[in-house]
Amino acid sequence: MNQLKSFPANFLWGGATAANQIEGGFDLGGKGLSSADMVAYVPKSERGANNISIEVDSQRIQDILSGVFQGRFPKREGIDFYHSYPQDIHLMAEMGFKMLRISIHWSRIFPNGDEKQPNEAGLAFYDKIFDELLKYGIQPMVTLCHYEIPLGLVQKYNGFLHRAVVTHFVNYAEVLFKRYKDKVKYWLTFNEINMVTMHSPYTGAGVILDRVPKAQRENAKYQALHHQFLASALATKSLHKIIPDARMGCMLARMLHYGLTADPEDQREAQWRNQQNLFYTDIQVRGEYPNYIRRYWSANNLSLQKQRDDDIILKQNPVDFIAFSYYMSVCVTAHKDQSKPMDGNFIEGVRNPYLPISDWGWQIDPIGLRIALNDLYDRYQKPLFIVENGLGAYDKIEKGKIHDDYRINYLRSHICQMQEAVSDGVELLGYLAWGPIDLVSMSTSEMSKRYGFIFVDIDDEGKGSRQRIRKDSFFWYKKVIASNGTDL
Ligand code: BGP
Repeated sequence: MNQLKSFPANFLWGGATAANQIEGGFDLGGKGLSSADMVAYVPKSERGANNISIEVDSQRIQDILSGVFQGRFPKREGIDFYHSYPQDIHLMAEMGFKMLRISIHWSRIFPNGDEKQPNEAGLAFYDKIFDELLKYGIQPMVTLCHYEIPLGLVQKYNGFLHRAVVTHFVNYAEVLFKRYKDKVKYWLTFNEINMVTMHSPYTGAGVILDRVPKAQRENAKYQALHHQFLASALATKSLHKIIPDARMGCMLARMLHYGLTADPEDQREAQWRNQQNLFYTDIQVRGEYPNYIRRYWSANNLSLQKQRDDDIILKQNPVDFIAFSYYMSVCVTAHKDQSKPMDGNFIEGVRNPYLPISDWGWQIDPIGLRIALNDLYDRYQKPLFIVENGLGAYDKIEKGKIHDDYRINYLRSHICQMQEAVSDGVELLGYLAWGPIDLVSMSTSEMSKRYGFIFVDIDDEGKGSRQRIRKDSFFWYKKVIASNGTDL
């Protein structure tokens, strides 16, 4: 049982980022406004119980657009990768990256989302990024839509709730495939598509729920999601036509759920929560809606408006590989009043007594990664790709250095379990650490929730020199990559 296999020789080590968390330059090069540009920073003391800073509703958008709302918008500033990409990519090359995952700002290419012609300056910007990466032998992986959508599509259509947005998305995807066909072979459609039913205004769905009558909101989430599934399947079809040797992945925030006790009620609760999580990959990989979700819909009077060919489109165009993020596991019980709630933002659950938590209450569970990899592979028998994993933590500079052994420990323990899963026979294409360079946090818009191997001197208020500093983890990860995961 102890025999460990090595990682495949062509294993893709690297890191992952998102446009709205790194680029800045939100109004440069002809870019239009995106939903992410509406996200203001809210100090911790003013955040709600779930510790999320992203409150986007129609009133807030109105106030922002008319200049009434005065706030800071860190996602408009990012870490200024728009200008600093040559130095930043150089540092990633120094670590020996084989791959960097970026996302394209849809509103750089189609400023309002529905123009007839793309914006050449936006396309040229990503050409420069890809050329810079390829110069060092770093392969790009591209997410078409990472937690944002052109604001024009939100205002005009209420995002993916309207079927017209499917056509605009596929058109956008095809423009990218044709332009970058010689440069990009790994693509993802929607980042963490499963977050849509939790926080739909902030994800790629771009649906502002307060525009929908209360009684129809739950249904609206699934309708918008159906349109995203179609958009994803049609983009996959186009990719295979335009770049036959490219691969398309779906992208799931894998939330592994455990039952708190051996009580079958707790185990059943965990099973249902796992199904609710895997429902997305079930559709994108198997090409059809699973029965358990149909039962849930009929019990809750939910239904989808579909067109005749929709089911065929989903069935005929599954993804080529399954990409997922993994940060934590979640523990649940059928007897909620008897246990302590989990204090992490985002996810509803209870404290797992066996696991430590991060500074943001996320339950740290490396063995859960091995379980998640085995489960996904058993279920789908398709190649897997870890496209996000990492520890958000506070870093301290001491005499110009950052000794982030806590981050190294987190990553090391997860990579060890990943190797166990590879030894179990899981087909794994690569590992991309989230935020290899510090970036703006998605959920809290803080800079102080840091994931990077490279420190960026910017604080939560946007102040700082923007200087880049190599942390201890930088040198550690360099060694890991150089040894293909043997020197941990
Ligand atoms: C994922 C997102 C990323 C990201 C990461 C860490 O859900 O795909 O965009 O930021 O989580 O989350 P946070 O920044 O909230 O710590």
